[in-house]
Amino acid sequence: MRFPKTPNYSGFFAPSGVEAEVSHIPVIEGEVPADLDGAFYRVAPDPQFGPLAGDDIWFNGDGMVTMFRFKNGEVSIKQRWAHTEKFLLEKQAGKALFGAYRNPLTDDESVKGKVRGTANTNVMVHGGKLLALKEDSPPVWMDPETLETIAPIYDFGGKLTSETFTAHPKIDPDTGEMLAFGYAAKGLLTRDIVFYVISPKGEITNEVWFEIPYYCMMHDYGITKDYVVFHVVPITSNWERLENKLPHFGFDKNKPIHLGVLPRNGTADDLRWFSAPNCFASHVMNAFNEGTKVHFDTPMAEGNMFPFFPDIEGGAFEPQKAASRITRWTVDMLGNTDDIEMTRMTELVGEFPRIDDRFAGKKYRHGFLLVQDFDKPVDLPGGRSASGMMMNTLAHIDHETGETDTYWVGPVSSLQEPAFIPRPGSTEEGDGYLVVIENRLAEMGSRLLLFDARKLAAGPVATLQIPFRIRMGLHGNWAPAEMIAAA
Ligand code: V55
Ligand code: FE
Repeated sequence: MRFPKTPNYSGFFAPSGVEAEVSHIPVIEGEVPADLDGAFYRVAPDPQFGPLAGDDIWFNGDGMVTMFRFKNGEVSIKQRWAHTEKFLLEKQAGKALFGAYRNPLTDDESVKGKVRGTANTNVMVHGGKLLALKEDSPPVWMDPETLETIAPIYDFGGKLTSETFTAHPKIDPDTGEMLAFGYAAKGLLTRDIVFYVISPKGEITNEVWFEIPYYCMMHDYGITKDYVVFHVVPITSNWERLENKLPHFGFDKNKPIHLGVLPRNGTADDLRWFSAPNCFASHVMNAFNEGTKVHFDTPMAEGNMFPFFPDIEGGAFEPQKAASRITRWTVDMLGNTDDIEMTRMTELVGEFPRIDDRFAGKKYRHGFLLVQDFDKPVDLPGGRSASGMMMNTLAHIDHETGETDTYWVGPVSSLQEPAFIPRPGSTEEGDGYLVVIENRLAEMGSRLLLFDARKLAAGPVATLQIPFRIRMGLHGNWAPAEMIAAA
């Protein structure tokens, strides 16, 4: 069960397999503010075993969770795999048993009916639990201090009846509730969605079930004070694809997009659907409502952004159509049109949008994202990374002034998604830091960078050396010390 020598398993994308505990990491430059007390959790796909089919996509690796614990101006690290049901069964077997991404028809007979989730997409603390998330399965409950897995399949005390749980739940900054959803909630490929409200203590207190116009990769969504907003995007699948062993998802350039807006205290009957012509959008920067007018900000591209989920009609991948720019989608719940008004917010090409999470669902000013600056040189033997995305710039967009503030990380590095850390004691939007992992692609190493969120061009306020390569990851979040200790 060796790892294949394919691009998904080579170079900076080589599996890491590093489980680690490091008591402090060197600060190369600058200083870590002594009053930062908390942890930055993040997760990356990192396969435990070589794939059954000879190759696999990055999205299918086992979730490796990293905790960067900040205290007294020092940073320690813990890194552990999330012990999903899949991880434990394969560990016991000493080899891969689960096959291709989201295709149980490719699995070993011995694991039929088992949960296929990899917990590789997002990690966050809520209700004293560290939840490691993958959108095709229930959360994995981990200990926020030790990163030990407490429950490989966490079902909220039996209340989670959905088969799935999004990797992009939101925390309402006013109520402390977690607002989440599941898609394919009644089984693989189903059009069933469930929206969940989860109390600050972690109890499911409300759920709303509904169906979407067509099955799709509903990877993220938006919350506002009064609504939740679901975008149906043309990354679709069906049983025929799975039987033919095609990649689970494919891009259908003939389908429109749909935007479903549900009043937070409403029922499925109150859901209103809007639509627009074919395009690509996955992550959501933020959403908010002004009365019945709902705004939804997303990095939107004209065409498919994922070469590994190819055009369903066999069309070639078109890199120039994969360029995404933050675009504001606006609809009015009482308006007389079902169309979506679209306004481009910036010319920067980027993805991995973040905000000051204290302003989730609210009218906001500051947006952050990773940008591909094509004008900057790349000085690597392999050129741009295996995913085709060379995120070389960290950017701040001021929605109020339209100004941008950027930091280019140089010709031999790329960046992972930032997370916002509020400055202790502050309440003003954007007053805080961005924490980012730098991929040192040439030397196969990693650094941790800390920026003043509103002074990116000035460069990091602290640069720390991570003593091992951190694999390219997805999402993560900051948790202050009091949230970690509440476990
Ligand atoms: C994404 C990532 C996933 C996934 C589905 O858009 C969508 C990102 C890391 O896994 O399963
Ligand atoms: Fe995501």
